[in-house]
Amino acid sequence: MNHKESMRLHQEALSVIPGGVNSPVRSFRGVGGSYPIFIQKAEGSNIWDVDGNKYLDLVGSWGPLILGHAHPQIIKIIEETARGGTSFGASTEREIHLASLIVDAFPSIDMVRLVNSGTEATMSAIRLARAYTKRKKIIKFTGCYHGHNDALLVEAGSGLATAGIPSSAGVPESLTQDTLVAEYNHLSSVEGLFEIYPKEIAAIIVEPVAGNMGVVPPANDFLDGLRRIADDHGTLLILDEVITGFRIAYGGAQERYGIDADITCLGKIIGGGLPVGAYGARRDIMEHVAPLGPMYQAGTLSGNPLAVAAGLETLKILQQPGTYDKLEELGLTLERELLSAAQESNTPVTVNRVGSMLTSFFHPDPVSGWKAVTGSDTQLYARFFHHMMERGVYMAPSAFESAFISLAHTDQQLTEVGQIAKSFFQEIR
Ligand code: KE4
Repeated sequence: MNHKESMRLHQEALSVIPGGVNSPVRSFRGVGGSYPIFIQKAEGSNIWDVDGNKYLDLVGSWGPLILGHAHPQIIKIIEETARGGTSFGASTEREIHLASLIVDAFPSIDMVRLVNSGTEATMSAIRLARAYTKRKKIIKFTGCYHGHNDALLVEAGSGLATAGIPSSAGVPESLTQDTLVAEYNHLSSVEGLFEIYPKEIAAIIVEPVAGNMGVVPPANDFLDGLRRIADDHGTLLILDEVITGFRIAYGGAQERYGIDADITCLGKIIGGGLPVGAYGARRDIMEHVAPLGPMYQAGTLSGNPLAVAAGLETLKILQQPGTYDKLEELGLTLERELLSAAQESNTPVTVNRVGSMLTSFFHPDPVSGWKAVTGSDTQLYARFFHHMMERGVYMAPSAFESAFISLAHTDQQLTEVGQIAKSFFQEIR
């Protein structure tokens, strides 16, 4: 494939944007790429780069585009709304409707506050949990990502009891000293922290289905165990459903696994492809949020008319009967095609899938947590990524991300992905 224009634009971008990208994962460095492709346009399940190459898109802007790109109804509502103004910094009726749809979809939510990104949602949720419980410590999990909040950019400390170590320059220990790190799918690592800090932990924050170490589903007892532990200790359970909300079920992981969060974080899909985030909880928790209560949080473009209109329209379309059955079928098709291609060529591949989000790990055994993820062959994944991209399939440019399937994808397209993957598996035998 010719990528001349992408390469040229990348050089230009490098002179004015750090790494030439506005978010690191887009750089293709995670798959050993020296430049990323620049996108010209997208429609349905396809994207085109600036050199005119067409790809089947399995990234979907990292989750928001569950309807596919440029869905006619979404474009129409954005155009119509924009004609009436794009932002007022004041309340509009549609914000009530979107908040109400979210409340209806999540029984654990009585009230919701709209923000502009998943990072803002989780940052606010942590602050709210601390305000509500009057405690300081929080627990997160290795391999889970919740946006770039200082307090959550941490790696596990050397011992179980030690506070998280900042995983980014510019994050002082003072901001991570109250962040404890546990192991995903290992309840004992959480119980151990409560033995050491029985009355100090404000919240446990977790991706109910991990999507940021590649897809890692919760073990059977994991979410119920976190719910029990939180209840036993007066700690709030924050479910970061920025990816899973309206993705793996209309009511997210809470519907799919029958679990209730104390605070839910949302993003991506609820903005229909425009900047959005949200956090919601029971009334007695949300009443702590300004201007009602003492916990401050604000945002110039929070609840802005375009994102709210696009989000509302997206959720209305997702309410149509059969939507999640179709997403499940499409996800199963891709999983089966990848696995059969790998099995035919004896390539050790594990596919972790929940609904229409999935990751192929080059690993011979089940991948149920961070240790196994880091044991997968990420170099081989990088080669797989480039093989697929050269043949018109755009996968996540990182082994630690999820592929996302939309309602615009077809069984035929996903079957063809399996055929192209087979050519790679045969090549590396
Ligand atoms: P944003 O601030 O990027 O809108 O959301 C942060 C966030 C919070 N919680 C979860 C579970 C998330 O997955 C994310 C962001 N997801 C990544 C991709 N896995 C965004 C892609 C990027 O960083 O460019």
